Amino acid sequence: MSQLIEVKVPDIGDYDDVPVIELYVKVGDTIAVDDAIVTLESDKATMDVPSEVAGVVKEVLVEVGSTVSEGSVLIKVAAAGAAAAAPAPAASAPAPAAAAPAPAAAPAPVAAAAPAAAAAPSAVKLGGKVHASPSVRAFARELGVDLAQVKATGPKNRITQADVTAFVKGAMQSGNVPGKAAAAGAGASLGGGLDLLPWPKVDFAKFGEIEAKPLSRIKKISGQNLARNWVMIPAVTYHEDADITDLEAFRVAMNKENEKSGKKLTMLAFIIKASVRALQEFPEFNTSLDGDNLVYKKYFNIAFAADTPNGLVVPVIKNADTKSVFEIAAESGALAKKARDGKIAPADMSGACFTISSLGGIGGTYFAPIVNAPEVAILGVNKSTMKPVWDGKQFVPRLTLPMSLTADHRVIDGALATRFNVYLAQLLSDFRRVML
Ligand code: CAO
Repeated sequence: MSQLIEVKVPDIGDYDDVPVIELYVKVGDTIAVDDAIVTLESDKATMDVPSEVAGVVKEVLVEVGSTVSEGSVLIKVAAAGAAAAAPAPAASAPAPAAAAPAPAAAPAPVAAAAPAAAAAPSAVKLGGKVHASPSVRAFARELGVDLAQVKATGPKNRITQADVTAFVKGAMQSGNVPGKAAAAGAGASLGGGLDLLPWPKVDFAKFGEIEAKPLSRIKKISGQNLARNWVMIPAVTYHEDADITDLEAFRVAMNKENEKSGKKLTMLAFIIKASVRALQEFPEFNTSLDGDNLVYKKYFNIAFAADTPNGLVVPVIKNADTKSVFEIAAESGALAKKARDGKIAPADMSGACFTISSLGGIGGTYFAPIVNAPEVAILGVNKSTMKPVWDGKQFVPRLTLPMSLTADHRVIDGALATRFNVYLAQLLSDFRRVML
């Protein structure tokens, strides 16, 4: 005999009243474990909520536009068989790919990943007491307006589109315009602000065959964060080479030693660990600007950019200072997989202090990552290569890791950034220094 099981919203971080933007099931549908039930959209991410049980949907308690929080019941399912009475952990019974509705593949966005900036929170605050419909939130996001600053005139203190427009008008008159609104303002001329031409409009089809494809949701959201960070942060990128000859030899030896156990050390994990040590040595890098205050964080949460089929996602290794390199390698691998499978949750991407963007598995020499606001610095690394290095008597082959550190100049001067880079390179060239 089947019993009704409630499928609830899981832990979605510090968010309440998150709008349902897609609903994939109706009463009578048969669903499998891991089938997406709804897509939720916070200011940072869209997230699919999968079912923990298989069975037949008996009740649907939400609709598109409903707002939900952790613990809200989405549907009630007549579980298929006794086994379903104990909800299976999602990972234990992955749904066949075909069972996942297309939007389920869209992993939560990054936030501005590095050049990419990653997890930059968007201008719209969801966690606070802001009430607005998804379309108004989208409108505000488009203009770079922080809804928390907008005066609500709608029923039950809801912010309307007119409220957002009035806010932008007021800001324009005072010259204090949100970046996006200024840039998108059809060439709005602001006292001391940007005076931009409208975006060029070209009939591309006049010149040859074309095909227009909509941007993915992740690209749209991360693009807005990137644009804001690019425009608002006076950032400078500093390059340094780290000699990782010995570290790579150690990594390879350790991986050989642990071959049977399946444990694997990655260069990214070593870089995360070394970065934590460098953040401890240079606390200005573990800060965020908050008005006239600089907020120093005493915790060390390190984000890393993960390339996914739908765009860049930036998961966070929480309290990386308390974790071993093996643990960091395992956790970053699991988070990257979750991101690529479209299962990353906003909670997996929040609270970052510093971001690492590793293109080392692909190639490149150097690049200039975009700071992931409200962080103040981001480290990019490319593929390590053997280079001839002069040791005073002769050229010797050394495995060299190209590093690119972008830092917010309002907080970090060039001298400090270069000291950070030199220190980080020293740590990576002799990893014993991490323990000192
Ligand atoms: N130099 C040389 N080789 C490197 C390297 C480096 N700096 N970093 C990784 N590699 C090697 C790895 O050792 C691995 O080889 P093996 O399989 O032989 O061990 C191979 O490259 C593939 O590594 P990977 O990139 O899959 O794994 P990772 O742990 O290094 O990185 C992750 C994980 C999630 C960071 C990575 O997969 C990824 O998505 N990178 C892209 C990030 C990105 O897009 N940044 C740009 C953002 S701005 O637009």
